[in-house]
Order: sequence, then structure tokens, then C-alpha cells
Amino acid sequence: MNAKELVTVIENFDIEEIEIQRYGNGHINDTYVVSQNGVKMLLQRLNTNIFKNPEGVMENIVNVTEHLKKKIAANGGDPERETMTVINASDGKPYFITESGKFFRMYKFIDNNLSVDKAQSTEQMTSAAETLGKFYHMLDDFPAETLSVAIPKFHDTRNYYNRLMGAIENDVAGRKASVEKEIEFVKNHEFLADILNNGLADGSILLRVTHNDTKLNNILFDAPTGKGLCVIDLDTVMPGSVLYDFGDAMRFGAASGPEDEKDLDKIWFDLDMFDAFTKGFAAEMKETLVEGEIKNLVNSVKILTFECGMRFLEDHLNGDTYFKIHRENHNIDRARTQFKLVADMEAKTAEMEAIVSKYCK
Ligand code: ADP
Ligand code: GN1
Ligand code: MG
Repeated sequence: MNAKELVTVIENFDIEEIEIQRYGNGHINDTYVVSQNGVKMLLQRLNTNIFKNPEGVMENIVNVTEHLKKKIAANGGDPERETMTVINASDGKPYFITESGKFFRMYKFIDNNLSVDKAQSTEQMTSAAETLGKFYHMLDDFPAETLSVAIPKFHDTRNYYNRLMGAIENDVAGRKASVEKEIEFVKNHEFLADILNNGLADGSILLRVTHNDTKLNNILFDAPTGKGLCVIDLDTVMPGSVLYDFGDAMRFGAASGPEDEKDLDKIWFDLDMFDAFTKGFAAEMKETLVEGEIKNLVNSVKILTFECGMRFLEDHLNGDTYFKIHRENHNIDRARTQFKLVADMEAKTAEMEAIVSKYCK
């Protein structure tokens, strides 16, 4: 993205004197902080190779954040800090498309926030889970049928399994021979691919409005108090299962190290973080969850971790076309941490189940 093009984008959001910097470490979109007279805004280029209906994504986000703002105000909260605020472009639309077709949107920057990849304490983890639980409660009465599907089959684990088998077959980047061990691991865990789909199909797991991308850095904390503040990165808000969110949050937040750690001896599943998150999640959600959801909380953590590992492995085999990479073999390093975590979760299943039973009585 060249500087001239960025200036044109910013002018189309009625902003003139600016400073602009790259920001954040997401794998999908390009994020910038723009400031004018000391007021910060967050500019993002949405990845339209991945989000094929970007207008639909923005409509979802506008509707969801308007709904949340009403709820937050009614609860006596601060609607400008506890959810995102979309800034419209000069033509009144919540996005701007450049001549070459690049899709941009702008948000108010939430000041005094803390954004972390790893929780600094178990208390922070509990608070993150409570923030997510409150997000669901505020969306309880959101009309789910109005949401466009941002990415079809986004957490359809079976679909990822089948796609991966296709990628292995095609081996377009010639990398298959170097990842036989990982392929073997996936094949031995095929049984994880249908559990959530089956539960949704037979009604034992409910379809709700969910976030679907609950990495810890998608929950902002209030810097002064350290408490959970706001759920961000709303691109994938769609009908889904809370188990997608619980599992994904623990895949990332209860990992002992970064998602791309090369030294697998440093990667294990941290039961203290799992305990802390489950505590906060249950405090908010235990009356809402049905039996089939509670029964699958532990499974969901294994499944979402397995799924993410398959997605990284597929991308490695396809020659790195989906997730941003910053070094050679980045995606396979990521896949390996995920599979190491799944194996460790399997070894710790009894402890994980005991934690769920303790909080979801
Ligand atoms: P990606 O989809 O690439 O992960 P995000 O929407 O998560 O992009 O944004 C990347 C990072 O930018 C976040 O992890 C967070 O630290 C920061 N961020 C996003 N939105 C805001 C906001 N409205 N105010 C302050 N920081 C934000
Ligand atoms: C992507 O955009 P970001 O970095 O928050 C991905 C998630 C993965 C995650 C793995 C739209 O999330 O599904 O779990 O990377 N988002 C999309 O770190 O594919
Ligand atoms: Mg993000």
C-alpha cells in the first residue's frame, strides 16, 4: 500500500492533517492508526480475498455495534469505549473503496486500552471471559437472521479436514514430504471433525450469535483498571456456537507460548489459564448454556485447536495464501504448536473436565 494511496483514502474520511502508523498483529487485515490533532482513529483495509462480501460485513458490524451501544447505554456503561464506533466515509457509507478496489473502513480508536497476546494474570483471563459473556447477553435479542455470513463454513471442522486432504493430494508447493508427521497426526484425529457439526445438526448444541474469532488480542482491556473492556474484530460475527468461541479463546489464551513458537518444548496447555477463563465464562453463561454445550466445553478446546492447526497446515501446503507470514515456514511452525497443544490437552482431559464440573454445577 503506497503512501499516496493511503492519503487518498484518509481524505475520503474527511481527515486532513495526519500521522499514520501500521498497528497490531492480526493475520488477515492491514491495520493503521491515524491521528489528527491528537485524536486517534483506526483505519483498516479489509482482506477481500477472504471476506468476499465486504459490504455485508460492514452492514453486520454497523447493526451489531448499534445494538450493543443501546444495551451499553441502558446498563449505564460508556458506548464509545465498550464497543466499536464506525466512522463513515464522506459519502455517508461505512467504508471507502479505492479506484483499484481496495476496501477500507475506519473506527474510533479506543483510548487507554490494553491489548495483549498473552494474559498477564489469571484475573485478567477471568475478566476476558466475563467480557465475552456480557457480549453474548447483549446480543441475546439481536435478530440473527439479518446477519450476512461473513465466511461460509468458517468453523466447519469437517470442511477444513476435507480441504486439507485435497491440499495434501495436490501438494502445489511441493511441501508434503516434509510434513508427513503432521499429516499423520491429523488423520489420527479425524474423529474430532464431526462432533460440533453433529451437535448443531441434532439440536443438542444451539445456534447463537457468536464472535467466531476470540483470540485474546480481540478483547481489549481498560488500561487503568486492567478489567475486560470491549470485544473487537467483529468481522466474523455470525450465527455459530459459543463452543467455537470458548474453544478458540482457550486455544490461544491457555497456550503457554506464542502461536508461532518454534521450540515445542516451550508449548503446553496451561490449566491455570483454562481454570481462570472457565470460571469467568461460567459465571456469566452457566444459566444460558444447555447440557450439550456444557458437555462439549472440553472437546471444543481440542476441536478448535485441531481445526486451526489444520488451517495453518493447509495454508503451508498451498504456499501461504491465506494467513500473513513473516518468515519461511511460518505456517508450519504455527500448525506444530497447535498439534502439540491438542496432544497436551488429551493428556490433561481429566483435569480439564474437573475444572468444567467445578464451575458448571
Ligand atoms: P485483525 O482482523 O487483523 O486481527 P483487528 O480488528 O483485530 O484486526 O485489529 C488489530 C489490532 O488493532 C487489535 O488486536 C487491537 O490491538 C487494535 N484495535 C482494533 N480495533 C481497535 C479500536 N477500535 N481501538 C483501539 N485498538 C484497536
Ligand atoms: C485469524 O484476524 P485474526 O488474526 O484475528 C483468523 C482466525 C484464526 C487466527 C489464528 C478471518 O485471526 O480464524 O483463528 O487468525 N481470522 C480469519 O491466529 O480467518
Ligand atoms: Mg484481531
